[in-house]
Amino acid sequence: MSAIESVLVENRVFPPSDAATRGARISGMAAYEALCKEAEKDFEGFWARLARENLDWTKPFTKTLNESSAPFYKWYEDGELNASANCLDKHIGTPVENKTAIVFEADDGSVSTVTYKDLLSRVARFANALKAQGIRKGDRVIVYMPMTIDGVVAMQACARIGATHSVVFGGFSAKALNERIIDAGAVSVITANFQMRGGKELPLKAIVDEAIGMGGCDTLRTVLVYMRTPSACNMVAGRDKTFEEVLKGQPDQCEPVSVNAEHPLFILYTSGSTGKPKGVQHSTGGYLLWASLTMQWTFDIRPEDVFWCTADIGWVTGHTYVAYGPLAVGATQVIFEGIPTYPNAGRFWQMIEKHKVTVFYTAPTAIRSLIKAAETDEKVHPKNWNLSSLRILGSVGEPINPEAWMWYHRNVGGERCPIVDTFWQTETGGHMITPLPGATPLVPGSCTLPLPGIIAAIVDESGKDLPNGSGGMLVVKRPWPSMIRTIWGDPERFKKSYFPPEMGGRIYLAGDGAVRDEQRGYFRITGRIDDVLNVSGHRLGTMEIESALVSKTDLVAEAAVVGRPDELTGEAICAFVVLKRPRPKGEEARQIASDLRNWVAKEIGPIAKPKDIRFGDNLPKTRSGKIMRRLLRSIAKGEAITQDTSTLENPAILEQLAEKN
Ligand code: 6R9
Repeated sequence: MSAIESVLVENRVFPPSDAATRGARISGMAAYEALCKEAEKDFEGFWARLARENLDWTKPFTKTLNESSAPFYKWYEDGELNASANCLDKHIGTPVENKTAIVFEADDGSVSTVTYKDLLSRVARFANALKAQGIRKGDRVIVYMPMTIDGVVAMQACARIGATHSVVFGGFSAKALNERIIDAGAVSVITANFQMRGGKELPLKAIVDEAIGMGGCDTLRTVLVYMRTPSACNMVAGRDKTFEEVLKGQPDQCEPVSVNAEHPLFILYTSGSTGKPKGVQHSTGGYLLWASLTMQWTFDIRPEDVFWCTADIGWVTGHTYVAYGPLAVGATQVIFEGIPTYPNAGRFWQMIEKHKVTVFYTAPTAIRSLIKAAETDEKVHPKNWNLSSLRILGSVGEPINPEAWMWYHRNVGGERCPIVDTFWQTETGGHMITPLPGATPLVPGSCTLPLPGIIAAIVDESGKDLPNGSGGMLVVKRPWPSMIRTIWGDPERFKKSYFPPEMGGRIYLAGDGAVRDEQRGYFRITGRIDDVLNVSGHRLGTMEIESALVSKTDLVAEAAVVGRPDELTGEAICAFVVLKRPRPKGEEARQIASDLRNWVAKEIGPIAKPKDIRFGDNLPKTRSGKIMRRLLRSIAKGEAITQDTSTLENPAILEQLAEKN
């Protein structure tokens, strides 16, 4: 049975236990419904109340929502605040100031901690260093850092001075980094000499050098380098400086710069359905409100909790639920530098025991790989560790199949911890559709119901509501505070991508397919409906990979990329390639496929490497020259072709493409 099929027949229900409901921020379904009603009755009043209660404003807002230039919605537009002050300064003079903010576990297992007070000093010193480098409010700064306390410090320091950060995941290539520096018009790159992953020292600074060497980075003035390891790296005189150099003599106090609520806190690039990644721009006020609120609603965070979100700061999950959310609510959080399988696949369980983690948030792909590891090696099964500290489990990034859900529930959560399957996107800024641990009856594989104030629906192509039970497109009908504001430098693309005119131009189109069950109206996400793949919870555009392949101009004539279901990674990348030379076979084909895989890794990053590459004399096209992707998807899956191929110009090609190298 496929993952989707097994989801559709799912009928197990897990109501919240008394323990989970007791004292919960939103306790019981009646409390959830009351919040939904409040939002329904007075939409703006609801969002105004929450923003006043949860954020410290340097200048209070008087307007809540401005829809006059929709879909460019504005929230709290005449209010001012600072994000870093709302994560750090806010706790000074309260019992939180001496509480541990971050427990950092390095790749090699060594642990260091920092209190809220000390974290504020570190952020302030770094903010002063940025100012001394001439970085000002409104400037864009690229953060290309490993998972460390310093990565969070860099983001918070940018926020403190009003600079807009754009974090690039440390696994992205020089080319990808070069494109992001140029698109953002960044004045500085904050990086490290190396990063440690799985016992290996991997270069970061060398990749920054390569990226800048590719040209076009005209706005860039400085590169600031954190020495993560004792190894030396190349330093360009005048341009590159170590953290030590720039921090020298900087005071540990720095007045946070008050910015408008709509001021761009960050830009984060994500894949879309064209070749060029989109710079998703987020606001300060609305975004931070949602980071704080969802920590309370979805994770029911309490003063004694130890929160651990395993996401890298290079992804949106690492922004909202590492760099901002946990700090905004004064929680203690764990940050982990390494990988879940080093030194063995018991690392996560060992760390939960060691740090007494109470709320654990990870991705289905990690769970699936750890299930596989535990099934082949008893020694890394979670039962070998004491996981009784856990209270709530979370899942994010892709649909979680009921089998993995049940395993997570039983073996990690001891059948006692609710699982919050949180559906959201880079564009939404934070959780959208998710169970509440003290309220929602859980159904494995379902992200259940939208958060209060989130008006989600399933519609057809014209924007018409579909009844429960029929699959369609997931949309959000009303704006919400943490929504994407625009695509950096490309407002037209923002409108076109997310607010289709056929639906009236004001409804947010998520790009996912979904269906609601007949009984409860629960949402189940069925996957992307555009040309975006989800591989191990990472978003990749098929066009992006195609452009990478055809950019090898001496070899590749044409390429088409599709996804196929994969047990471990959710989806796997399958590329169909036409070469500028006769179709290769056997050893030659395997060699070229391997070269092309490495080429894609170099162009985008190792996460974009196609798992499967097939060669053909041509691609299946309609008479009008359109590539028939539906057919390619069937071939990739190894299915018999049942589709109508009468419009296909060259049917013989199908057999060729079905052949494995
Ligand atoms: C937060 C994040 C967004 C895409 C999204 C959807 C998929 C995320 C999910 C889920 C089913 C969940 N997705 N969470 N699908 N259930 N709980 O992952 O952001 O990297 O932008 O990806 O991920 O397809 O559209 P991002």
